[in-house]
Amino acid sequence: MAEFELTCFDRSGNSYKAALMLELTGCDWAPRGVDYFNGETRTEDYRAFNVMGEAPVLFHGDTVLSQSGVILDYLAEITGRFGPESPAERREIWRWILFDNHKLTSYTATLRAMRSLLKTGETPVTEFLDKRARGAWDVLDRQLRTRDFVIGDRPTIADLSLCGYLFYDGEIGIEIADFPAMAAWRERIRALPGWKHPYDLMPVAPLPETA
Ligand SMILES: N[C@@H](CCC(=O)N[C@@H](CS)C(=O)NCC(=O)O)C(=O)O
Repeated sequence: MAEFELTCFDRSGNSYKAALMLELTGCDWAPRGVDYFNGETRTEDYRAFNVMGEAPVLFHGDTVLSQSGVILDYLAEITGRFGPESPAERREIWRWILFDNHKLTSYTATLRAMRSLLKTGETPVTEFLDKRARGAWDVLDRQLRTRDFVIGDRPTIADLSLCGYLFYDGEIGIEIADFPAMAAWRERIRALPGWKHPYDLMPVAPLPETA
């Protein structure tokens, strides 16, 4: 049995944040697939270990954690990698993880779900989300115009959180090329030793029609 297990699935950028951290730090880890699109996270069995009914969930000995930001923080502490080197850095990392969870990932992931998974077509809701996601991408782009990574010259868990949905090219309906500093930053992340694309790192969750 692997030292770490992570509930995760291929289309989940939130899971990818934690899976990428486990992979980049060389942890002995194994994915626990989730039949997400057929409702597994809403079952009583799943909610018994995560009342929030979300992926990812990290299992490490007796420790069971959900929320990708908290998982990243835990793994940074355990591995000594991608974490803060001072209290000021810790606050800066958390400022960006919270911004990511509240704005960048949430608008981006919901927009991508509507456009690529639910295939709603363009609606007032997608129009709203597109505008909000672009606003969040612009914030990140501005930050990255003067530094290589989000809090400075080295990658941290803040970068791993913010990039969660940004490798799903062609699924969001926003082109990263329109945000040049973000695009260059994404290439720096892609170049990290051990980097893998989400579709090469996590198990496939079948969509209902193909299940
Ligand atoms: N803030 C959470 C978000 C997790 C999340 O929303 N995960 C999705 C899959 S990508 C999920 O399980 N959603 C189920 C739901 O919202 O009911 C995190 O960063 O872990």
